Amino acid sequence: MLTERRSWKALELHYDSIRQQHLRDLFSQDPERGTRFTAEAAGLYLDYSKNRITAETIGLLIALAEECGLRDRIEAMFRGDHINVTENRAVWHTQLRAGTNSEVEAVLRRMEAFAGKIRAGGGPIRNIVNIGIGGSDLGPVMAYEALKHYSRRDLTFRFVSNVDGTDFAEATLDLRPEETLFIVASKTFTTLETMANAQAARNWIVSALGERVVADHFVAVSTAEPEVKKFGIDPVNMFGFWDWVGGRYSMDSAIGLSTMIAIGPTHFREMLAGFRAMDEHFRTAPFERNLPVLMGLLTVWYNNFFGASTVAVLPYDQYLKRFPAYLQQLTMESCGKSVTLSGTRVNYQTGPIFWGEPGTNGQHSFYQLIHQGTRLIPCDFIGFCHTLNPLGNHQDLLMANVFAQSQALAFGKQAPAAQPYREFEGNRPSNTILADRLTPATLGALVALYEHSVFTQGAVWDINCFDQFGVELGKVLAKEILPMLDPAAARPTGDSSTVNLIGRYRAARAASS
Ligand code: G6Q
Repeated sequence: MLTERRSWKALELHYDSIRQQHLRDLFSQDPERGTRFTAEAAGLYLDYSKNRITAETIGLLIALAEECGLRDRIEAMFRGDHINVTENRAVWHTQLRAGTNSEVEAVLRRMEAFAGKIRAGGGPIRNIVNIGIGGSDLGPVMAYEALKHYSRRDLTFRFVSNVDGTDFAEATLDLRPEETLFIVASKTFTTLETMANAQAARNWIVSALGERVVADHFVAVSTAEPEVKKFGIDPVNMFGFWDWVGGRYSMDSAIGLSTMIAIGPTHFREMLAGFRAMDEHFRTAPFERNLPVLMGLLTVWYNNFFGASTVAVLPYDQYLKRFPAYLQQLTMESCGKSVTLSGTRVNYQTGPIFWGEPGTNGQHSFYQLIHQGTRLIPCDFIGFCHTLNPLGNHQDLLMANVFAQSQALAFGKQAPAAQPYREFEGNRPSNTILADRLTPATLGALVALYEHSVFTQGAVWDINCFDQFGVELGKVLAKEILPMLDPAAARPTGDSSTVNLIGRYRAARAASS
């Protein structure tokens, strides 16, 4: 068990010696600290000096990673071993961008031809609606928003995920069916929400244009050809991927078709190159200079030794507004586990809660709690030296706030004794990730950074970061409950709370029908 490991015990002892030390003192003892605790790769500069660590901490955390076999696990992932043991699958998203896999390349070429045709114009399609959910939505929508600057402004992109009819209705409200292409993105092609929305899209097209043209308005992205056929989409209009691509690790597979149509094949390839650069770094750089390893180990440090239960991700770039939501799935679906790879229950905390909003907006809402609340919340600040939209001195204003926030959190400010409410105790840790500008390559590197940070955490916690059985039960129960919602059905069964709620819902529906 993890907590029995030598390096874990050494970290426990070390924690006792460091928990009282203030970042103010750590900085004054070591004037080089702000340059010493930094690392750089794939266009991302990481300053992790404002963490509650010393060189000894890093040494011990790396010893922990070694003892947990991180090195071998990285190799196993890149080799394509079936490290997703519960589903007996490889975890091979790195192949999507390695540039060496002929099947991946063949799909990319087909995507390029398709995206090229739409982008060339001449045809009727002006609107692209991606229908998918979870991993088949969050990546595409995040990437579209993040790379909007590079996108075709004469094309309209929409993303429908929720089974709430409002999502479909609002997304299509102002679109003309004859100009609209639906990308039905679903690895399994059986997901309830996606199938319901795809059916709604089919009806929407058919009622406006007739059955005959359906094929011109639908493409599928999936691993499940028979299901795609069953739905009525010709496999020639299907872009495939493989069972070794997990949903939340799929934005750079054919699931990224909407991204490619938006930003074009060249930018899409640049994004893949950014992913690849971070992959190579993760695989080859010594752990003490390895960005994902360092960030993953720091997450473990706060989660398991300081008892921090969340991590705030704070991008100072409006284009990254959906990045925290994307990361929530990546981190929490991956690390929200409580049994080890060998099936025993853990006796330590696993994945923390990831959350966040773009700066500076968050500063005017929840930062108060980070600065003066009772909880320790490690923060990841993400900033860029150049903006994509120069406007007066806005970029300096924005970045002055990034630097000011991490400084305020780390060093705090003493208040007069009579005004304790003005006290900033400081000693609140953060990472700062600084990049030149938000390009497709930077985005690829940033996503891969967090993917591999998650991998590092999972290796330490000895959990399977690649399954998601925790989402199953709710799906099963929803299927059972659905027929009970019919006012004409027999009295619902189950626990008294659920039966009562269903009863009220049925009564309200019956009264209005
Ligand atoms: C991601 C999860 C999950 C999945 C969705 C959609 O890792 O597996 O979020 O992406 O449930 O699944 P389909 O792509 O099969 O519709």
